[in-house]
Amino acid sequence: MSVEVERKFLCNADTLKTLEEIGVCVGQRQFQDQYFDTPVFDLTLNDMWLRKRKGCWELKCPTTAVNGTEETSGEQSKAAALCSRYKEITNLPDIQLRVKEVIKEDVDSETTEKISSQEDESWLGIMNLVCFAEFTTVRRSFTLEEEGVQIDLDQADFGYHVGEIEVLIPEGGDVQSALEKIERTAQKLGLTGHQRVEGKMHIYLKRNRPEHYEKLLSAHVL
Ligand code: V4E
Repeated sequence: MSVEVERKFLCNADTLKTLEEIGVCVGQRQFQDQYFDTPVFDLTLNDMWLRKRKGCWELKCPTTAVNGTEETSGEQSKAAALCSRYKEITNLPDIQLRVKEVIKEDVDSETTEKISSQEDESWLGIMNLVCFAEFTTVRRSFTLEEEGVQIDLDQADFGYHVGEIEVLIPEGGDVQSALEKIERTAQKLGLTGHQRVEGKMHIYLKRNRPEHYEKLLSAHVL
């Protein structure tokens, strides 16, 4: 299991020029994401994001405090506030277990065993999960080799562009060092904003799922 530490940013022409000068472009790809939740938003109200991308299931969950998360100065905590950290689970039986713990639906253990061994998608129906968001992203990826960070420029099919600087670390790994790499990269790119930048999902829900969006805002998930 890994933890993704990332900072989103708005990429203007100057940022793009700098990125093309100092980064190495490692390719462009396109993928479709489908996100799932129960009709009463049990997962996302717990800041858990279940999605299918390129035929693979992924669950992003909040991380619990681990070593190295304590920022030691005001500047560091300001930089950390611009970043998000999520645990990424990609093993399907682990995803199903985690989802089962959170949803209010009563799924007995016999059923869980059955769904863990099934390759089909009947587990979605058993857990009352429905698709609430579906969109395609074109992503250009760069690396900044001296920092060990990846920088993605995403263009979603609903007309939103966003960049992200990201570092993947093992669970329990050095979050502080990941935050420092992200901060140094942001400085090299000349990023000056001090406000968190909205992700693709934020904009998607605001435009397409206002009831869901309002619930997540009220619960301080977005
Ligand atoms: C964690 C999360 C969501 C799931 C999608 O995460 P995100 O990193 O925005 O998508 P993407 O396509 O870049 O995934 P990757 O390819 O990097 O794995 S949707 C909303 N959240 C929560 C969230 C938040 N509260 N604030 C910010 C800045 N980002 C995400």
